[in-house]
Amino acid sequence: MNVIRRRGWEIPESCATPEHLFFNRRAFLAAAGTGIALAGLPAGAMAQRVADIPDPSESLYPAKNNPKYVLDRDMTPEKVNLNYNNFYEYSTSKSLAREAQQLRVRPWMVKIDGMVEKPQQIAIDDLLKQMPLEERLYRHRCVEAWGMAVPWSGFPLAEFVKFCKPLSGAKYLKMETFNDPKMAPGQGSPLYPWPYVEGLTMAEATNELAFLVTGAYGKPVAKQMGAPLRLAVPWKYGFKSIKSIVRFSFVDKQPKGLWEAIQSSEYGFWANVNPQVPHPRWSQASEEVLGTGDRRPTLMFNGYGEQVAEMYKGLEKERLWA
Ligand SMILES: Nc1nc2c(c(=O)[nH]1)N[C@H]1C(S)=C(S)[C@@H](COP(=O)(O)O)O[C@H]1N2
Ligand SMILES: [Mo]
Repeated sequence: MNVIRRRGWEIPESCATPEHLFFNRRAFLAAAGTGIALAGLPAGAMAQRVADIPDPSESLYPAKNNPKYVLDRDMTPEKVNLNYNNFYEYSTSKSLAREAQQLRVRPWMVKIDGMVEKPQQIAIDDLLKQMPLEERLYRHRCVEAWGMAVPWSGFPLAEFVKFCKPLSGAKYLKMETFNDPKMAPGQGSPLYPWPYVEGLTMAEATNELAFLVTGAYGKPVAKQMGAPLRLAVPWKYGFKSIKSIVRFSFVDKQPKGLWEAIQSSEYGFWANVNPQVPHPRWSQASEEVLGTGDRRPTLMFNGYGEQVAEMYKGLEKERLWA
């Protein structure tokens, strides 16, 4: 074949190679540099070496703290947060930190489709270059009546929505987690309708509080917390804050989340925190403060009413609280 090509040394490799290929090559070189004879390794061991190389976004953290989001409580210690997680792709137990290390966070492509000016795919590191990173201290309230306080880093979901250029007919933002049972053994279970899906109205997605998380505790977000891209919507029960997102679709029909699909009588679309509305099987009046053994009263909208209550005026007929 006679194609005119620039020679490799005329341009930096990072410009010449699409990011996902570039990354794999660098990962290979990094692994090779450790002195391990990769050619002789089984594929699993090779994948392990690649998984061990440093996260390329490490230098972006810690991000500058946004002083607007101050909390009434201590941050949950990182160690506690790293060892008590919900991530059904890895386990139905909370001790899944070790299993979750199988998650490969690069290359990581994010797909944007549905009702947008132009569907596109973007690599997470290219996206990070275009988004304004900041740190925010947020409460997190799981529907199971435990709570945390987390120093997240990331960018407002509203900024990302702007970047996606949705069409005026878009009413909801649907989000999806990866689906790969080889990387996440829990996804081999037929009991769950994988992939994990969640959704927000456009008003919720562009509310100032809705945040896309890429970091936590001053570094790239840990795999068990939903690396490399997860949602934080702190006025809603934790299951709305979908982890390890690979796809954002702008749609006109209300998306059905994984939990709603399994048990709609207990887990709905809105899932706003309300201490006065019990879960069908337990009270939501108070919550365990993770890592302390204490309980404290749960707050309406998890303490974020000032920012979000307005959005639900006129929707009183909806099942807003579960
Ligand atoms: N993909 C995916 N996202 C998920 C979950 C999950 O199992 N899979 N669990 C949800 C629930 S119930 C909670 S409470 C939070 C837990 O986040 P954490 O482990 O960082 O505390 O993630 C949410 N996002
Ligand atoms: Mo949860």
